[in-house]
Amino acid sequence: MPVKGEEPSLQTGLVVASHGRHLDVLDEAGVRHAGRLHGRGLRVVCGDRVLFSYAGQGDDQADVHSRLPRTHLLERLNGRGLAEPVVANLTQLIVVVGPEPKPDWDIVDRYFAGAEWSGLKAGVVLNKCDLPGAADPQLQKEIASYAKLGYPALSCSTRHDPGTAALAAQLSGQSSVLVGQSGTGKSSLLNALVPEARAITQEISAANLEGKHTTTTAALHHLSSGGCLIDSPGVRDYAPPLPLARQIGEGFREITRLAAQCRFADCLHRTEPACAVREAALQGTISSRRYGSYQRLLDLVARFEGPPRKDAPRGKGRTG
Ligand SMILES: Nc1nc2c(ncn2[C@@H]2O[C@H](COP(=O)(O)OP(=O)(O)O)[C@@H](O)[C@H]2O)c(=O)[nH]1
Ligand SMILES: [Mg+2]
Ligand SMILES: [Zn+2]
Repeated sequence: MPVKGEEPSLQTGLVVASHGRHLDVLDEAGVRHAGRLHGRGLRVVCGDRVLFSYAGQGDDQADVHSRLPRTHLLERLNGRGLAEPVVANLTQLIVVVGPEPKPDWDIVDRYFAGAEWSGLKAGVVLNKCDLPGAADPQLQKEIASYAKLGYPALSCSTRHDPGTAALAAQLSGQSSVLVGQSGTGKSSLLNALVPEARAITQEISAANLEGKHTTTTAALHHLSSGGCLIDSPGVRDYAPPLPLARQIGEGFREITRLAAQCRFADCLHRTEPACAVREAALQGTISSRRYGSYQRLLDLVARFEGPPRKDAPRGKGRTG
């Protein structure tokens, strides 16, 4: 027990799970401790590095005193339109889709746009490619469209060939998070890659083919190949904090590439004359579906009054 008035000795730890004021902290020796936040206003998420002390002698509960600076923060807009931290210190975002549940490509595009705006690597994984639905030409075309943009686009199955080797290679040495709709197999992929994780998986209800939420909080696991992998709860919807309207296009590589060819330097690629982006979408040289995702993000920005700020209420939007 620290003597009254004496500073407790602080250690560095890594938050591997957090649920409200309670969290799990890994110390530098790799030992896991249940912990709690010590200090008002302190907020940490999975992936954060923190300073902690032991609550008392013979008590290995960690009292977390402060958070160390973050290199990256994945955020989402919550139901009240506020930016909410999700996971810290990532280097890579992996969006998992499957033939079921039916992919919501807007969600995928929003994850990719958020990654572009915040300088994070991103890739997409088509899981469950053992299912016949994975061969659907439309699904294959969408996956190929991400590869064409230069994003890693992998096929996996946790049950049959080709297995998860391609994903394992993509994750090696990176700090990655698996994100996407519920039921696409994120926890199953984690289990396949980190067998000791034993994340809870569940059977998709055959009646509605809709995944139920089982993963309720993000959890971090170290990979034997180096780096770490975070499993996250599935989302019904997702939007990252939004930049200004004229910066939305920077979340879409094909729009960034074409924007210089638009007649107006401040073209929003809506109805402006001589817009190279709209023309390309009409011609089919870029994906008109992703162009639609771009327009819906612009609509979302337009709904907010005043200059959008990262910390300002944004009204009701599609949120995760
Ligand atoms: N056919 C098939 N089913 C899978 C595969 N991976 C996961 N599933 C199933 O998909 C359902 C949802 O998996 P889960 O890992 O909980 O998804 P999560 O919500 O994204 O974490 C479970 O019934 C899994 O058994 C796969 O590669 N092929
Ligand atoms: Mg899960
Ligand atoms: Zn334009």
